[in-house]
Amino acid sequence: MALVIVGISQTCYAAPITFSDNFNDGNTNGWIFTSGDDRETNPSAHWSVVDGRLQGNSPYDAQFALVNNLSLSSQTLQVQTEITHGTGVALWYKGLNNYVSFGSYGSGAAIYVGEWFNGVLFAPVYEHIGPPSVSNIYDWKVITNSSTGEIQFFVNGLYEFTYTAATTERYGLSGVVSGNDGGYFDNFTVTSDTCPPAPVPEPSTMLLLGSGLVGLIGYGRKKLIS
Ligand SMILES: [Ca+2]
Ligand SMILES: [Ca+2]
Repeated sequence: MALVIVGISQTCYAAPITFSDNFNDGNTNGWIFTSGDDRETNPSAHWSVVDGRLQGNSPYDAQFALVNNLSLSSQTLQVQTEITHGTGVALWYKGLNNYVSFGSYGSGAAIYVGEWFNGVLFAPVYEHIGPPSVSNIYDWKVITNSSTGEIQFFVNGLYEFTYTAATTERYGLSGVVSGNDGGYFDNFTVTSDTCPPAPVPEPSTMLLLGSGLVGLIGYGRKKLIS
């Protein structure tokens, strides 16, 4: 596994970097665990591999299992979950004051978004409009765009909504999150996507921003052609 350092400036990759884990080897190698709930004093004790799946069973909230040493910006993240009480995904995690998470409860009635940006919580809630799952098994997928901050969220292959992240630091660790006895995760994959070109600004904005941004746009186009 490669260690990728991603700066605040938009970095595009010539080749995708992918991490995957189906947990069939029975261990949690390559993962690290943190808790966003002060009541959980030993977060790693509540993550384990059971029958080829990762189980998070802390009774508390905001329990993170993150891919270690893989900081990504634009990415596609997918995981299959069986929701006992609450499961979701996390990305752009730089610490408990800076991350974006998405998830749902067992009923699938609502998808929550929880974003912390420099210690400020942004937490809109969205209705789940996909078909209900009688088994409480869901496929989560998020596609992020580090140029715009837009994150598309899919459930069971169906597009649900786009959340535009508040953070301007669109990179960090990726993984899953559980809460309230959580649930199970399997077939986790994350792929580092090539950055799309920066959006072309309005002429008035272009005048304000000057030649620096023009140079950036030119760079993006060259990357696309090559
Ligand atoms: Ca393993
Ligand atoms: Ca498995």
